[in-house]
Amino acid sequence: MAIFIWSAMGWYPLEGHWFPERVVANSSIDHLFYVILALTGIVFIGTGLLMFWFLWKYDGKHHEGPVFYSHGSHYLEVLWSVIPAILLLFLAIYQMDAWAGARMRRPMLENGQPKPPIARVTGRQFEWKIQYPGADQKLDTADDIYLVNELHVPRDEEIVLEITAEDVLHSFFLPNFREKQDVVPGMKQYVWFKPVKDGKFDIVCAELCGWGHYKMKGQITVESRSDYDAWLKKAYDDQELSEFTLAEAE
Ligand SMILES: [Cu+2]
Repeated sequence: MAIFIWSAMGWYPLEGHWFPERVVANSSIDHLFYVILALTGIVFIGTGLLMFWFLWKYDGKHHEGPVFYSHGSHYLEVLWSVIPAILLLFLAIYQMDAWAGARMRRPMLENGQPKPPIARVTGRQFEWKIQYPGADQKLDTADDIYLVNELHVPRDEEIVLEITAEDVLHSFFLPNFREKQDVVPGMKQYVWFKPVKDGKFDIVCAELCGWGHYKMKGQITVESRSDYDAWLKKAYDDQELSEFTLAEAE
């Protein structure tokens, strides 16, 4: 039992095997997972052991007395109602900080305004459309940059994303960032996180959204601010170039 709880808390020897690598500093979701896993794990193993003990104790060889039927116990009913109630109350209070961090404490600018999104991510069958605001920092203007399944963000900064859907329900899921949010057509939502590690990570859809759900996969790249700026500028220039070539071809 002790080994199970030990492992469930994410310590040796199973450390790092429960979750994909975490690239944000905030570990509150991981802790919540471990606490719930330990609680449910203890109940799972406890009831399993108890069941096997009863099987052994009351089999024909060990038990010769008459079979005794019990007809409910007021004491037990109260006990197994109160214990789960206390556990649920504990979880309700314990998760408040994780919830507030993920849903209520949106990063703010120095002037007290909410930080604008670095990009808009729109789920549609079966890809993630990415829209960057361009130099004017405003979405839906002429200098916007459009990409598909390719999101870049600078490291060590609070990143805000605007997320939505175009056709059906999707779920924007960044496993390494511990972010997951259903996206709904016609509904604008924001997610935020602060990546602390460079690399390329998955963007997946976690809501069965049609026959091509399995291939609805993008990539998020975390890089230094200078690499990010250079990449964004190149994406803009490439787009200008392709529009120019298109116009010429006509
Ligand atoms: Cu989807």
